[in-house]
Amino acid sequence: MSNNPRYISNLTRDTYAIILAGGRGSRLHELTDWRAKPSLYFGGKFRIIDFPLSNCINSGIRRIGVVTQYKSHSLIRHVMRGWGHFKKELGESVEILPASQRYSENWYQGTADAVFQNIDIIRHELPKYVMILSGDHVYRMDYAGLLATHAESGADMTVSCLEVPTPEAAGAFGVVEVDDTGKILGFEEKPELPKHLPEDPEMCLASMGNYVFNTEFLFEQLKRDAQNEDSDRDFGKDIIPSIIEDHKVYAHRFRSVFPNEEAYWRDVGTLDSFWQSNMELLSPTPALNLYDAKWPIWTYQEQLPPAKFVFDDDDRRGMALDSIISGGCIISGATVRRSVLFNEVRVCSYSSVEDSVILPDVVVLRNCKIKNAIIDRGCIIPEGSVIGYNHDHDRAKGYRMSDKGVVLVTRDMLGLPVGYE
Ligand code: ADQ
Ligand code: ADP
Repeated sequence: MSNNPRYISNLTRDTYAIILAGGRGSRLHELTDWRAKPSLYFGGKFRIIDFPLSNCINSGIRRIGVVTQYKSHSLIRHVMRGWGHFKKELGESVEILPASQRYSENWYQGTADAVFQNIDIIRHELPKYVMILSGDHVYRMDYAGLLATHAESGADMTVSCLEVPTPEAAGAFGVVEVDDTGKILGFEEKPELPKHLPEDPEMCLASMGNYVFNTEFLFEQLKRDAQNEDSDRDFGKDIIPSIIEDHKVYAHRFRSVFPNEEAYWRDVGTLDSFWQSNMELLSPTPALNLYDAKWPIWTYQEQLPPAKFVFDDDDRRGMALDSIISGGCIISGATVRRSVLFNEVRVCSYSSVEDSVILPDVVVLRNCKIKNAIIDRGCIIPEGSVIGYNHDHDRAKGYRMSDKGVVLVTRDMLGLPVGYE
């Protein structure tokens, strides 16, 4: 049944997607001081929120609400600029749903409360299914497959899951136990000792934080949970554990969008994983293919001139090797190796940038040496700076050192003023 495209399109058309984009991502430290994690930059020109949004569009889901709360300014600006062109008349919409105290005097308390406080907006759309998606992850997924699993099993709720090594899951993910049919028998939120798969003690089945609910069932559960004073109002902590015994809750196994391709899913939750997953894109054949026209990742595109690599006044060549260089960048008499440069980065003469992620609008002045670094948007790196070569020196400068020795530099650390748009 799920191979019938017509059937799939009815499922996606009957779905309203809610992207949860209110989380801080505290392990990203100063990188999420002023922006929510879903607003974080990724892969040269994207933000993390572009991945679930593009997955929705590519899967045929055209009604989407983005729930925002924590430091949402740059996120809202991005969604409005990049995703605001949908036509209500054609049944398409991307709406921003900020915490606006509509049902209580509280902000969104947890993920379930964030949906509960928007029940009337969802009801207005009359969807048969509500898909709840985490706004925090980088991956390509055909949500129609998740919907098909849900519809075929006759479930009340379906959790999208993937296999992860057991030690990685400990304390990090919701861990699921299933029977042969995929019915969920047990669910523990971030257990210290995760239950492994029966056939493989090294692996367990983790929740991706993506769920499908039958709409009325979801509303009933949210209303019930809202009456429970002991609840944290969270899907993982409260809703799922409370429904698995008496209701039909199934697991859907995440697969790649394309057959024979490795399934890629990253929780870019720490400075090291942010740096690493950007670096992985420099491989000639990365597991995440951003160049695949069959599953495009859309974003807000500024009109920018092409990147250029030029000689400086002293006839020094500007060049970049094994790197991703975005629009508006100018590399003048400088060398960039194994790095990801976002929009409008300038690297000036006698400077070198290696193994680094440089966010938009950064200026690296002359004679700088930068290695193993993440430079936040808008930083102006003073002439002669050395970053990433001596950890004590970097710490003394007030830069953040990650567990694996990646240096983070932000505008605040450089004492630069706010307001540079
Ligand atoms: P976590 O990722 O730890 O676990 P959480 O911090 O609640 O869960 O974030 C889930 C999503 O909701 C994120 O996209 C976040 O941005 C957003 N969010 C968080 N608080 C919010 C709020 N108050 N308002 C709006 N949005 C909010 C969850 C599940 C686990 C699962 C992992 C997978 O609980 O079971 O394994 O996701 O990463
Ligand atoms: P992004 O780079 O993700 O677009 P911005 O740099 O625009 O994010 O920051 C998001 C919001 O936070 C903006 O409203 C910006 O003015 C504000 N902001 C950024 N840095 C500071 C700061 N140091 N102090 C106060 N507000 C800040």
